[in-house]
Amino acid sequence: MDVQAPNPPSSDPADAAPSPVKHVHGACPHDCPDTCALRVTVQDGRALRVQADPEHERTLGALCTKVSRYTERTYHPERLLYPMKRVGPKGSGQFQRISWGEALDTIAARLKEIAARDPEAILPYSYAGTMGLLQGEAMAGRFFHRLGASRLDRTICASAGGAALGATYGGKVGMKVQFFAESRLILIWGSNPITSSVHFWTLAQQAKRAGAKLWCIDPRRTDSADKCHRHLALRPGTDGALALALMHELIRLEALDHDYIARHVNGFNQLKERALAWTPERAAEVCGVEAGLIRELAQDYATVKPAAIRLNYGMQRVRGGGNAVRLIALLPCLTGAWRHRAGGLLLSASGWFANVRNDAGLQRPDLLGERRPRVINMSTIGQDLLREAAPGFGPRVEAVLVYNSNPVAVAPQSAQVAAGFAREDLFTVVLEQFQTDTADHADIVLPATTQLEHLDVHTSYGHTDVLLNEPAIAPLGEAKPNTEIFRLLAARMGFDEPCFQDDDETLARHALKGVDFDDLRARGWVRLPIPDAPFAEGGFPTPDGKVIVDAPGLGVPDFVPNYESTETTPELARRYPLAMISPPARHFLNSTFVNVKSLRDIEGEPVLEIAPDDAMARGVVDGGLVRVFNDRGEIRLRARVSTRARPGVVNGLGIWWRKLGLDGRNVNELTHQRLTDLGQGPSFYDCLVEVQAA
Ligand SMILES: Nc1nc2c(c(=O)[nH]1)N[C@H]1C(S)=C(S)[C@@H](COP(=O)(O)OP(=O)(O)OC[C@H]3O[C@@H](n4cnc5c(=O)[nH]c(N)nc54)[C@H](O)[C@@H]3O)O[C@H]1N2
Ligand SMILES: Nc1nc2c(c(=O)[nH]1)N[C@H]1C(S)=C(S)[C@@H](COP(=O)(O)OP(=O)(O)OC[C@H]3O[C@@H](n4cnc5c(=O)[nH]c(N)nc54)[C@H](O)[C@@H]3O)O[C@H]1N2
Ligand code: SF4
Ligand SMILES: [Mo]
Repeated sequence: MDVQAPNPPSSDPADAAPSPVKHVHGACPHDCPDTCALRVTVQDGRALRVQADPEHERTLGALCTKVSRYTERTYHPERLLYPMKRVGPKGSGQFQRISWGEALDTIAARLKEIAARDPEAILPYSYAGTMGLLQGEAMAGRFFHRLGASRLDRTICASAGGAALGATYGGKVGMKVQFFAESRLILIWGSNPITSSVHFWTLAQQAKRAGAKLWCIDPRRTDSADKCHRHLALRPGTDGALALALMHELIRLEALDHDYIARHVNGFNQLKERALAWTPERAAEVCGVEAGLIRELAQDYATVKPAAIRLNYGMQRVRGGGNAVRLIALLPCLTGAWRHRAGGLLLSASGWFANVRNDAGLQRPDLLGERRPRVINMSTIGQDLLREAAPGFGPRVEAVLVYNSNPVAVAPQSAQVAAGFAREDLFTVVLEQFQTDTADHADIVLPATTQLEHLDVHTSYGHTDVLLNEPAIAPLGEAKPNTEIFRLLAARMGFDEPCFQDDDETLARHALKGVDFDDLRARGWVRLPIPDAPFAEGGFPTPDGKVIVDAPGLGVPDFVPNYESTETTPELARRYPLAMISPPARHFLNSTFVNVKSLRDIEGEPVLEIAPDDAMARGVVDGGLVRVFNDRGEIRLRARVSTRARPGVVNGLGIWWRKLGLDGRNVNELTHQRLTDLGQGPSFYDCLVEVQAA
């Protein structure tokens, strides 16, 4: 691969005095609920430091370890700096530098030829490599809408929980995160905030110091679980049963807020009937925990107020994830926890931005005209790349343009994903900062800028501020922002609508409604006017303002067991008796940062945590190599025999680049492509395996 050192500083002679440092407003681009405001220190055209913007309250004066090292990522010697074309077999990573002109001409020629037959044979593939509204779907959306390409259903992370919140509250809305600091009881449910939302963790610690009790509900004994007062280590995918038993106890303890329910909840009686069938003993059996622990949690939730739930997406990556989120989201409605600003629930705050984001103005779905191209679910990309043309499916996928995502590493059942991307007849373009597993499968790789090099506007899913990211330095090498790449491609395709002329400044000014762009520019962020206790008097964003129990077409939520479990697939469970979850490693962000050596050194090797008894039964020793397998494939991981894993569950921490793993594969070799009950999301944590010493 053709790489070269990044640009030298713009001022040249050794004897010239360095120019003064300046500070630039930035926003963390990563898929993380904290959406920190950055302060980038720049001198002589070079970014020296990336720090927390001390003025931004929600950033709490500090960034996480990963983004504190963002300059290491930006100036990484392996940054992609030039367009390249593939010269070896797909997946081998052999590339040769070409000019932008050749790259764009090659892409446009191929896309035109395919589009002349059927534009739906072309597929965009993107997710949240950057959460920015511009470098996300702004110009890309215009491009693919104008082209009439297949549409992508972006389900890979949050769609089960998102659909569940929609079905219950009418949108992805919840508590304001800062008020967790005032809660007296916090349930950290399906979330490991020390890893994945460290600023929330700071608030939970403040509450703890002020006397709050913290519970963690997680199969894994995480760092966060260690620091909570109580840990309920349930089996993966059994949260719905736990929530029903909690309701059972709230009813038995007469802890319901009948006034709140009468005024703000529709359909409680049907739910009550269902909950009364879930004694703590019944749930304890399903969850694999002591009934006494469920009773204790219920007692706390019934009596300690204000009580807040920090739910996170970890618990919805199973077949019944949507139903489980619906059930948990009802808990604070039954106790009236919403009456207090430090009570209620937060899974996502992104719905607060629904009327602020000008997505249609940026992405221009109107460019589709009358066309309604098929929709492909990003979570089944493996099987869909391998499908032939068929009625009900449409044409075989002939071209994929990947940006802001690394599907070969992150999508489920990677053997199929890699086989799909390895198709010789598939034309693949990857816009990337680094030579990822996916970029290895590209025909053309286009170098993309990092957050320090481009303009962007950010909303958040963990707080309620909007942020601006100003470019701090010039693009390195020949890298370009995604927006510019799609503008250039649009021109090559002959798309002459004026919207393809909009520059990034114009896009940024149109990204938000009701927010003064000059205010945003002056300070770097703007707070949305959301009430402190938004649902104290009901007023949920449903048609009648009331919480929904019996959702149209979905019915009353219920416990839905995993696809793969002793109960649902006993024969499979005999062969593969261990449930595997694959939550994030602390120093990576999904598959981002795996190639930053200082962070990878902290993580060491891809590990599998296994409980002492499960290890002993298999002759597995701490530090030994293990083979982890099921009918979909196998991988080698380093065993960590540890009580971080509960009996019967192994934890394969993710998401390693395949090529940086121990055997050129990662945990997604073992996951499957079956979808969640709501939202058509992936069920990464609904996965049976067996482990052997290797
Ligand atoms: N450092 C770091 N931070 C990240 C990320 C990262 O990769 N690294 N990823 C970012 C992204 S994309 C997202 S979506 C968020 C994710 O944020 P979270 O959803 O908070 O993700 P995790 O930290 O993985 O926490 C999920 C926890 O759920 C547990 N879990 C697994 N299965 C179940 C279950 O069935 N029930 C229950 N109750 N718990 C279960 C796991 O053991 C894990 O500890 O974090 C973001 N922040
Ligand atoms: N087994 C298992 N699999 C999982 C998960 C899990 O917990 N377990 N988590 C799932 C979740 S929650 C998520 S969100 C997905 C995440 O999956 P992805 O959204 O694919 O996230 P990343 O792996 O971080 O890959 C993002 C890529 O975008 C690139 N990028 C960043 N900024 C830019 C830019 O401005 N321009 C361009 N062109 N590229 C850019 C980065 O270099 C990086 O390679 O993975 C999912 N996969
Ligand atoms: S990854 Fe999260 S915690 Fe780290 S800087 Fe970004 S927003 Fe903040
Ligand atoms: Mo995610």
